[in-house]
Amino acid sequence: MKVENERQEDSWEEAQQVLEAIGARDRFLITSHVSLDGDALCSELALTRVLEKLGKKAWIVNEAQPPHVYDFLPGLEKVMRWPAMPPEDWDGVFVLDLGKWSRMGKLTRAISAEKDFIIDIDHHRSTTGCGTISMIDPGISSTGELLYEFFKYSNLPMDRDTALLLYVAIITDTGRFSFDNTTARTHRNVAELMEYGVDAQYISNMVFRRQTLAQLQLYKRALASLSVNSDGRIAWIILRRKDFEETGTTALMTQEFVETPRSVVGAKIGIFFREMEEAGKVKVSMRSNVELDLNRFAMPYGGGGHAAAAGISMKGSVEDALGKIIPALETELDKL
Ligand SMILES: [Mn+2]
Repeated sequence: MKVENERQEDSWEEAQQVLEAIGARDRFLITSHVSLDGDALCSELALTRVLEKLGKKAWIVNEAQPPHVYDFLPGLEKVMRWPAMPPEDWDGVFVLDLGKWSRMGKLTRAISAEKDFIIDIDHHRSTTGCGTISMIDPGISSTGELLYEFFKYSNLPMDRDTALLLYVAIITDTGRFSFDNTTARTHRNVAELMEYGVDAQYISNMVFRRQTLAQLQLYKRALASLSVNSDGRIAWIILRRKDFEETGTTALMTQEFVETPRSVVGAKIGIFFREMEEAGKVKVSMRSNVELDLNRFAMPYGGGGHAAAAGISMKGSVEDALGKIIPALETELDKL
């Protein structure tokens, strides 16, 4: 039988250190990264529930507002937004799902790596550990899944709401079990979470099947702009400042939009051109379905990212950006 990245240790040293730190301290500040996602937010809320059941105090502070789809999460009213800070001093800080220190944004002004006792819990491959103590597992789908294994290993008090939060962390970070971080281990952990009474259909309806009318009106404009080049290998959408102004929306609501041109059958590259708030600048977000390294492509323009997903901020109009990027990508595609 194939034994993959399942936790094997009888003695999980990092977990014991975290457990000891919780036992020795009483008041915790909890935070995560800017551009808050489901894993970050739900990990914060789940950990808070467990700490409170242990009789500890815990306060969540983030720089960003939680996206609207998470408005149903139990305990959400406890989440504070910078510059609001806890009413009391804390003696421990949890940084969850952070990736790297600078992703904490403005909270770095209130939290000090030198003075504070920092407990870093993360699954990012890029992380080097920025805590006084760290519990890091790059082989696991999400920080939420790592927290579940920690709670289980340490016999910490779980309940249905904690299970729900960890479930949301996992389904969002795995793209509903569709990204390559989804493993048999993930499904086994999720099966256990469901045994606490998690309602998968309800959660899916709340997280993935709700959009504001304004957001859909913006999407309608994006769809109306959908175009392909002469041979259909490149597809793109365009949104201008007036599209945001007239629908009362912001760029925060467009995170998934680039997936639409990318999904066109025959398209090798999907692109989203967006006029930025800063006048005379255009954001070019690109996704690749082929072996064209978009990070390498973006670098000469001062952009970057990953091989399959990269972005560039360009000076000039949308038409200037189209005139530069489309022919340059056609040339690159011809080389494949
Ligand atoms: Mn994550």
